[in-house]
Amino acid sequence: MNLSRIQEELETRSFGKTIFFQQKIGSTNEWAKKLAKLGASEGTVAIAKTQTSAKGRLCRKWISPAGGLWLSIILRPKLPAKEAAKLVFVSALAVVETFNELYGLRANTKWPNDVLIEGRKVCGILCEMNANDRATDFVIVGIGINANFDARKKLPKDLKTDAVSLRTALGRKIILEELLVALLAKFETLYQTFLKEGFNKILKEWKKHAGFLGCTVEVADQAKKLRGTAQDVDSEGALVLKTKEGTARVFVGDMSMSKTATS
Ligand code: BT5
Repeated sequence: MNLSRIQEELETRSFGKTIFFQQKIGSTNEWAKKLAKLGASEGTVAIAKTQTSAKGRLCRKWISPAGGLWLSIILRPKLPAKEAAKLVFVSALAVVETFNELYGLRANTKWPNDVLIEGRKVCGILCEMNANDRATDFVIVGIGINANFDARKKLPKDLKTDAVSLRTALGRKIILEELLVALLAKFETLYQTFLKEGFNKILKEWKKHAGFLGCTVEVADQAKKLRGTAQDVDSEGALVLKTKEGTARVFVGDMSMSKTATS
C-alpha cells in the first residue's frame, strides 16, 4: 500500500487525512476502537494487508487474505445511537457508487450490511459504536472488500459459491490505492449528505441498488426465521416483510433469497 500516493491524491476534508497501516493485524475494527479511545479524530483510517481475527456481525469470522481492502474508519457524528446506526447504509451506498464510477460495475446493496455482485458477496460492513440514546462518542465503520484475490482459491470451501472478488468480476487486478481514494471521497460526500439532509435521501439511493426488494426472502435472527416478500426498507432501516400472517418489521437479522416461492 503506497501511503504517500494516497495522501497526494486524496481531496477529502477529513476522511483519510490520517491513515495507519499495518501488514498484519487481528482486526482493523479493534485497532480503530483503540485509536478512537486514544482520541483519534474523525476520518482517521486503519488499514491492514491481512487480518488474522477479523469480525463480521455476531462475532462471525471475516476471512481477510492479502489482496483485499480491509479498513476501518473512525467517525464522530453528533447523533444518538439510533441515528448513527444508519451509517451502515451510507457506507454500503458509498461502496456501490464507487464500484460503479471506477469500474462501471453494477453492484447491489443487500439488507442490512452487504454489497453483492451478481448475487455474491464482494463486501461486508461492520459498524460498531460507543454511543447512547443521546450522543455518540465514536462509530467504527469496518469495510471489507474482496479485491485482488481469487475468492475461489483464497476463501474457505463453504464461501466459494457465495463470495466473489473484484478481480474475478472484472477479470483483472485493480489498484488498491485508487479504490481507497475513490471510496474515501465518496463516503465523505455521502456522510455529509446524511448529516445535513438526513437519512431518507441516502435510503432512496440505497434502495435503487437493492436487488432483493419485491423478492421472496428468508430472514433469520437469533430466535426465529421469517419468510415473506421483502417489501421495503423503512426510514428506521428496518426490513419490511410481507408474510402470510401480515406485515413484519425486522431490525436485525440475516436475509437470504428464498429458493422456493411464497404461496
Ligand atoms: C459482515 O458480517 O459482512 C461484516 C464484515 C466486516 C469485515 C470488515 S474488514 C475490516 C473490518 N475489520 C473487521 O474485523 N471487520 C471489518 P456478516 O454479515 O456477519 O457476515 C459474515 C459472514 O460473511 C461470515 O460468516 C461468512 O459466511 C461470510 N464471509 C466471511 N469472509 C468473507 C469474505 N472475505 N467474503 C465474503 N464473505 C465472507
